[in-house]
Amino acid sequence: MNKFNSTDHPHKRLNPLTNDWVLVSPHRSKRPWQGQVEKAVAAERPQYDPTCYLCAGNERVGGHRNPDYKGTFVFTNDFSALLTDTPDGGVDEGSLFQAKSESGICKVICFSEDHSLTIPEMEVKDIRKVVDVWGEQFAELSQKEQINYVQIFENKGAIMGCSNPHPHGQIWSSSSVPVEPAKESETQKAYFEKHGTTLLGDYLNAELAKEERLVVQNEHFVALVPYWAVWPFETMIISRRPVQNVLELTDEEKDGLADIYKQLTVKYDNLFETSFAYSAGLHQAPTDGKDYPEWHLHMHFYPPLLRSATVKKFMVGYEMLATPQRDITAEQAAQRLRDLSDVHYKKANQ
Ligand code: H2U
Ligand code: ZN
Repeated sequence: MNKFNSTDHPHKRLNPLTNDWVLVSPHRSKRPWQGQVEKAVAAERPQYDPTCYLCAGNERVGGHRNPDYKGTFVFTNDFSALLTDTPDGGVDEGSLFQAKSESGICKVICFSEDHSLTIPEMEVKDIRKVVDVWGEQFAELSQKEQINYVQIFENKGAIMGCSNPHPHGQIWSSSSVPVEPAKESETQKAYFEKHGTTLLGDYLNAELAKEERLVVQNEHFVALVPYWAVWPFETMIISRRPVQNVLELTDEEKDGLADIYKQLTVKYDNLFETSFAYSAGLHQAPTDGKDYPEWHLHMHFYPPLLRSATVKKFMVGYEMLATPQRDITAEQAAQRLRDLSDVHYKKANQ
C-alpha cells in the first residue's frame, strides 16, 4: 500500500475545541453526482413589508408594536425559551433522572430597518452598528447575577429554521454555560494551562503559516475553514488578538469584525449565487465574573448547503448514529471560497 495522504485516503480529524472527531472521505468527492443542480430563484424583497413582525412600526405577534427605528432595534423575545422568574430547583432522583432549573433572558436584534437586506448586502458601517449592539447587550446581560453565559447568534435562511427574512439575530443568555461553550471552556483551559497561550491563538498562527484553509482576512480577524470542519463550507472567524469577549475589542477591532462578517458572507452568497443560509454565532467566555485568560473570542458559521442553492448536506444515518462525515475536504472548501469574487454577485450582475 502507498503512503497515507489526507487528500486521497479516508481518515478522521480531531476538533481540539470539542474533542469530537469528524470522518473525512475525500475519495468520495470524485464520485459522479446525478442529483439536481438548481439555482434558487428568490423573489426580491421589499424594503418594507407590512406583514413582517420585525419591520419598523409593525405590530409583533405578542401584541407589542415596534418603534419607527432606523438601524438596529433590540427587544425581548415574545416567546423566550428562557425566563427570568423560573424558580430554583430541579429533579434529583439518582443518576437516571436529573434535571436542573434554568433561567435566562432571550432577545431579538433587528440588524436594519431595511427588510430587503442581509449582512452581505449591508454596508460595513451599518454592520458595525450590529457589533456595537452585541457589545451593549453583552455588557448589560453579563452584569446580571443570574446570567452566566451570553449566546449571540444569527439563524439565516428558511432551511435553517429562520422564521423571517428580515435581517436579524438573537441572544439567548442563561444561568448555566450551555453544552458547546462548556466543552470549549474545558479544552481551552487545559491547553492554556499546558502551553501558556490560547489554543486558538496558536491554531491561528499555524493556519496563517500553512495558508491552506484561509478564506478572507483583515488587520484584526481571519476567516478560515477549520481543519476539523464538519459542514461542507463551515468556517470560523478568529480574532488575531486573544480577547475573552466583545467588550475587550478596540474600536478598530470592532470595525474589523464588521468587515470580515461582510467579506465572508459575500463569499458565501457568491458560492451558489444565492442568499446563503447558515447558523452563525459568537463564542465568548462565560459571564460569571471569573477571569478566563484561556478564552479566545471567535465566531462559528455552520452552513448546510453542499452542492447548489438547493442541495444541502444531511446529517443523517452514519452522522446521527456514529460520527459526522464529509466528502469535500476542508482544504478544497477553503480554496473554493477563497477563489470566489469579493464583490457580491447581485452587485456584479447589475
Ligand atoms: P429566528 O431567528 O429563528 O427566525 O427566530 C425569530 C425569533 O423572533 C423567534 O425566537 C421571535 C421568535 O420567538 N418572535 C418574537 O419575539 N415576536 C414576534 O412577534 C414573532 C417572533
Ligand atoms: Zn421586515
